[in-house]
Order: sequence, then structure tokens, then C-alpha cells
Amino acid sequence: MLAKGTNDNEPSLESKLSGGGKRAALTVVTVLIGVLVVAGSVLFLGKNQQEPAVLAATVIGTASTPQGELPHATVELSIYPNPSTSVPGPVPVGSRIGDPRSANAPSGWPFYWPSTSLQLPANSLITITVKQYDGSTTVWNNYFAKVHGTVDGTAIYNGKAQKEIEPDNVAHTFTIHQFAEVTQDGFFVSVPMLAVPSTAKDEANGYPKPQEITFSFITGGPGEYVWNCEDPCGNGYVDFGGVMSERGWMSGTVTVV
Ligand SMILES: [Cu+2]
Repeated sequence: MLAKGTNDNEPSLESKLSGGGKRAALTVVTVLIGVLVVAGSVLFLGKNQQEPAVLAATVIGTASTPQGELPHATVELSIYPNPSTSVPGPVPVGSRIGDPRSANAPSGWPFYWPSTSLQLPANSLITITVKQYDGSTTVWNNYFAKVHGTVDGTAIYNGKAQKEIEPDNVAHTFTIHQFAEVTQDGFFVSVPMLAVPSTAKDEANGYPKPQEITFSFITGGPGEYVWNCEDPCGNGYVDFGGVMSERGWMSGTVTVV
């Protein structure tokens, strides 16, 4: 019975070959699918991890500075607590695929707008004006509640020059924090962004009246730098994960040309 059954069940050479052929074909198809998935993911992630469109400073003339008469350029930024119909916010990047926070993260993540990729002219006075619409997150270190690296050590908060703000009134910071490469000029600027009071009511655009922060600094020679928010507005490890490390939201590049 066993022998008969075995013989009966023994596949013919032809079917063995076709079975093996099927398996081989299946293996090839499986590998091909894998290759396509990986290639597709690389393309997708690469496309989606590109920096946001560059926001170039507008040269408006010259200005007298402690370093003499220099070209003067301005940049206008906003910080929003969440996207809206009027402010769509950054496009989610591929790195968040599979992240358990991805389902609800983008809508509740604050972001700099319209871009986190800034381009500034070299050896120039740069004035950045920020309309800040977000609430506070207390900084871990009061160093980041102070103004560093601006022309006179101050930033202007709603028309008033200040060297620092209350640590628990910091919403975010704009900090060009990267240690310069040996071929680049040193470049460190850090300005705390004043928070909107928690009692502030939303206006017609869905956001409260913003705080206006203006600060000026002088660029050196050409170079590639990185800026980051240093106020722990994210999640994960000491609240520096999530949005804090996300290009397009709370970190970006400063290219001096
Ligand atoms: Cu932040």
C-alpha cells in the first residue's frame, strides 16, 4: 500500500521538471517583486525626502553695520501650530512611513513656513522676521531662551528689543547650530520665538494673533549650514524626536552663497 501509494504519488520526471520550473519561476517573480518594491521605495523616499523648495533672501539694499556698509537682505517666515486650509504645511516625508505616529502626526505638528531651506547672501546683513502663531513649550536649558549671535545681541519682540525671553514663554527657537566645517566660517545664531498666550483666541484665519520677532545677523563666506529648533516641541526621547528632527518642520538648511 505504502509502496503503491508512493509509486502512485511519485511525480513523473516531466512533472518534476515542470514543478521545479514553477518553483524557479516563482522564485524569480518573488525576487523581482522584492527588487521592484525596494527600488520603488528608494525612489519614493528619495523624492519625498528632498528639502523643501529653497527660500532665497530678498536683497533690499545696503545697511551700515559694525562691519561697515554691507548688502542687506530679508527673509519672512511664519511658525504655525498646525496646517489649515489657508496654510497647507509641509509635505510629509517618506521617513514617516511605518511610523506609528504617522496617522495623526502631521496635523498636530508645528512647522516653519513657507520653507525650512533658506538661502542667504554671503557677507551680508540678514534680517529675518517671523510671525509666530504657536503656544509655548518650556526649554530644557535657559541658554535657548536667550538671544545669541545677532548684530547687537538682541531680537525685537513685537517692537521691543530684548536679549532674552521667559524660558516658559518659548514656543520654538531658530538656531543655526551646526559646527562649521573647517573650510567654512563659524556661524552661530539662536533666537527664541515668543509663544502666543494659551488664552489667545483664534482669528478668522483659524490662528491666534501672532507674535512678531525680528532679528539681524551678519553672514560670513559661502557655506552649508544646518538650523534646528532647540525648544523640545517634538516627542520621543526628551521630546527631540518626531517633528524636531523632521526637515521641513523644525529643522532645515541655511546655504550661504
Ligand atoms: Cu520647535
